[in-house]
This record gives sequence, C-alpha cells and structure tokens, in this order.
Amino acid sequence: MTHIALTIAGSETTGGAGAQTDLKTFHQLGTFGTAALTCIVSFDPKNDWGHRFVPVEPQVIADQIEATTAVHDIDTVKIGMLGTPATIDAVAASLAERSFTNVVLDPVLICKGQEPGAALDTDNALKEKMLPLATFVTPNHFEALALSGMESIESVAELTEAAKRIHDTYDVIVLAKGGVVLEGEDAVDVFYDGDQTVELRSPKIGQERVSGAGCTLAAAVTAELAKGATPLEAARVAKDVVVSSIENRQGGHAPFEAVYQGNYRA
Ligand code: PXL
Repeated sequence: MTHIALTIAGSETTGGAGAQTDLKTFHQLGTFGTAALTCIVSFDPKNDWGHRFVPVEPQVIADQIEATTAVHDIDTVKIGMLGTPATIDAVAASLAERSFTNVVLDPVLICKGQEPGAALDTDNALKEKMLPLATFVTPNHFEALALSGMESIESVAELTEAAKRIHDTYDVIVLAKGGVVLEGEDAVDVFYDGDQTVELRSPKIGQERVSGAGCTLAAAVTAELAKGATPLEAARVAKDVVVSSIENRQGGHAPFEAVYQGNYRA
C-alpha cells in the first residue's frame, strides 16, 4: 500500500516552491501526493520578480479538502502558505472537522508582495488558529524569532532556546532551521520534541537561500511521517533530502535558484 500525504499549500507556478515542490518531494519519497491549493503566486518578471498573490475562495479550499479526504484515508498533512486570515479560518475549520495524526506546519509568515498590514493580521491568525492544530512545526530563522518572541537568534544555543520556547508555547515538535543565516561552516537545524534536543548539521552549500528549501524540508518530514517514521527519523531524512535538493538546484532566468528533489536516493 502506498502511503498518502496531503499538502494544503499555495501554487508557485515555476515549480520552485509551494504545492509543486511538496508534490515532487512526496513522490520522490514514495508517497502518493495530493494537494489542496490555498492561493496562486505568480512572480512578476516585469517587476523585480515580486509576488503576485491571489487567494483561493475559502469555500473552494474546504471543497478540495473534503474531496481528497473522502477519496483517501489521510492521516498526515502538511500546511504551507496560507496567505490571508480568511484562508487560515477555512483551513483551520477543515482540519478541526477531521482528526489527522500528523499536522506538519511550515509557518510561512510573510510573503513579499503582501501588504504589511494584511501580513500582520495573517501572522496573528496563524499563531492563534493554526499553531494550536499543528503537531510539528518547521520555522526558519525569521519565523523562529516571530514565534519565540526572542529579540535575536545568533547562535545554535539561541536557536535551541527558540525551539524550546516554541515547543512550550504551542505544544508542538519543532525543527528550527538555522539555514545560511546563522554564522558558521554548517547549516544547522535544531530538533526539539520536549524530551530530546538534536542538532542536525550539514556543510553549507553556498551562502544564498535556494527557493523551495523550506517547503521541501516540511514536505519530506510529512512524507516520512506518513510512512510511519518517528519524528526524529523524519527530520533526519528531511535534512538529507534538502541537502540533495540544494546540491541539485536548478537555475533559470530569475535571480534565484530552485531546489530539485529528483536525484535524492535513500
Ligand atoms: O517558499 C515559500 C513559499 C511557499 N509557498 C508559495 C510560495 C513561496 C515563495 O515564493 O510562492 C506558494
């Protein structure tokens, strides 16, 4: 039996991030991927690749989740970009009606191109309505600051402190990503489940962020949990998938490169 993984995420048409990346990651890890779209992002090549953002109607989001959960037995879901308070309400209501074992939340806080006012409402709604439903959360450096309330995170020790605070506030397993932002030779992620703290390290590959790395990490955690891995095992595999996907990144005409999952082998 092939295990099923659902992503509730935005479309990023160029294939670098969002639902497209999640589905590729699910497939590469041997799960059957399904997707409910929350919004459509189209970068604007005429305007410095800014994000053109269109939310999907809340009822249409609910319909998609109804359809895919009616067809499949799904116990593991990934939540990616939501984008508006109305979208968050719709997804929170759909999640609350069902009982998923694993809800992996990539807490995408700010998307360029959104108005700051709207983004603040969205961030607050994410904290109030989505985090309480999550079982596993994957904040990047910026999101770890916002969710932990810390003023700065400049070391692995501080990233660990942030992971602990997020765990204690929201009762979730945390995989906090240092990425290229923390100084040092290694890209360090910190796993904390309330019991054990584990640093996952890999040598940095360049100094630039690669589009879709965060989506890939959370999607890989989701796929592994769907297959029955423990949270720590899932985090370790996900780190390896991200390293491979960055090593095999794909350039194009935009000023950023995108992850490619297709060469990862377990
Ligand atoms: O990488 C964050 C992200 C997630 N989801 C969608 C996106 C982006 C960034 O561009 O467009 C749909």
